[in-house]
Amino acid sequence: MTYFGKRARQILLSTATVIGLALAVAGQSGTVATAAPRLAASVVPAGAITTQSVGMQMFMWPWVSLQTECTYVLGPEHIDWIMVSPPQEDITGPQWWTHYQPVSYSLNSQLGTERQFTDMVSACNDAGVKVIVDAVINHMSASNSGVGFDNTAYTKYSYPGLYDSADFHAGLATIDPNNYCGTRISNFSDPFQVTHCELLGLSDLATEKPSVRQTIADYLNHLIDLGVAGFRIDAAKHIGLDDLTAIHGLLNPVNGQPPYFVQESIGTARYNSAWTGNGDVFAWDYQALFANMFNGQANYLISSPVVNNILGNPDNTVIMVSNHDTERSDSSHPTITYEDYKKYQAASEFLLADPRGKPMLYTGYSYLTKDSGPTQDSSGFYLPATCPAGSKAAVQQKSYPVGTYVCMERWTGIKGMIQWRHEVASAPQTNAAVSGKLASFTRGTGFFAINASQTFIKGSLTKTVKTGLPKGTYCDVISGGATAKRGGKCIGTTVVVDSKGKAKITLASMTALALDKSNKLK
Ligand code: LM2
Ligand code: CA
Repeated sequence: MTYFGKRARQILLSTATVIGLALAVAGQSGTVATAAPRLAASVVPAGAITTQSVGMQMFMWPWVSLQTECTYVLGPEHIDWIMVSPPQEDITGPQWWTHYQPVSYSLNSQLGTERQFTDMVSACNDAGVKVIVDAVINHMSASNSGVGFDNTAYTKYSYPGLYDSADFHAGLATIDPNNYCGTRISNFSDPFQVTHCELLGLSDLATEKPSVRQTIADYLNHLIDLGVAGFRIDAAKHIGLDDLTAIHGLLNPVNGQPPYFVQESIGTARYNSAWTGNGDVFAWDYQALFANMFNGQANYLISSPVVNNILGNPDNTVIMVSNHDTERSDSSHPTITYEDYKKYQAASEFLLADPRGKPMLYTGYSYLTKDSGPTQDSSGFYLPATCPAGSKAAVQQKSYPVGTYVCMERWTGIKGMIQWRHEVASAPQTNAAVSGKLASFTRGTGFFAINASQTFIKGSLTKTVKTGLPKGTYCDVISGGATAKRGGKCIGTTVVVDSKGKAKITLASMTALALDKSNKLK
């Protein structure tokens, strides 16, 4: 996407905002009878999500906080899309994972009300940020019975107004070939069990039934009506490709195209490729390998056949350092989290330089135990997100008070790298080199280098490397941000590139440096 397009769009949208405001004011003065959620759906920003786009998973961000974050931070720094946590009514409880146990498709949850959700989507769209919703549609609750967050009284296999037992695999007639089991998946290599038994005991929807598919599609279409651009399909592997493809076919278009899908198909590049007819897949193996890149295998940081083989087509692959699950995984699944301090920041900056897929950054909150959800008020709603105060928010912290949001979107280096990625656009990687733990490469008008060493080697590494850039003086966007020069000087590190395109750079362990044409001083 070009910035030109984005600016032009914002001017167009401001007209829509004015109309929206006029309607809201009319509502308050009593000329509109009900105070229903705003009906005027906002316009989804134009353009597809591509390898040039930057996405961020805003894990467990309450709608009220996301609304202002879109307007004041995510939009202005040109984040293209965000992935938000599941918005539907869920079971109650202090754990974050209650959101993965739906009890109805009402949009009132601990994350906020439908009205707050709608206002958030409008604000994000108006700021040029697409909203991708985490859609939990393979199952409903595991919990046997109770009252959901929005007061829906349910029992397992019976959710008023939506589903009864005949809509679940466990409730189908025994003669029905789809009634395979009413118990948990025990063998994850049996494809029939994977789609027909219960993931962790969660009531498994009979997604082969046309009526069930339509009920799910109605929920997703409602979200599209509110201005949502697409979906992360939770547990896609457990829905199965045929059923998910049928549901995809029932959805309303977004800007004339099918809504965006990124599917949790969890497999190798080969397995995942079958799903790309519906949209994108997560590069599951890459996430673990990513941890290793910062654990000694610096050669993986540049194009290598080993990595290319597991990645699949970049145009259909979402790459990530972490997500909410891997952040909480045990040592059997290597991952990099906010607790890894500078390594997390360096890895996230590197993700934005990597041409091998569509980057999705991850930002959550600091927690005491892996089950802990955000702090709730007396009605169960999450308190507004709190970022580290003032200049502290500009960098990755060594430790966060429990419950504080990590707020990666506010880091100077991330803002700089978002600008860098948009500038280099589709330019391929050239001049790729690894020297010890220092990896560097050129992409078009940009240069990136990282010291992936975990231990200080005499404080830092100094190397003369080929940048591939024209002779000149450049301002590093990681220490200086998206606009890294001011008053003829660099805000952060200054790097001189000689007439051969070479530069002497110094990098402390787990730090990176990035130069580009927009931040050339002279
Ligand atoms: C996902 N992707 O495909 C989500 O990313 C993942 O976070 C979800 O699991 C999973 N699929 C199901 O939607 C989370 C969480 C689980 C939690 C479930 C259901 O990681 O720990 O399971 O949501 O809330 C919880 C308990 C578990 C229990 C289960 C059923 O942690 O011990 O299993 O509920 O009662 C008996
Ligand atoms: Ca299933």
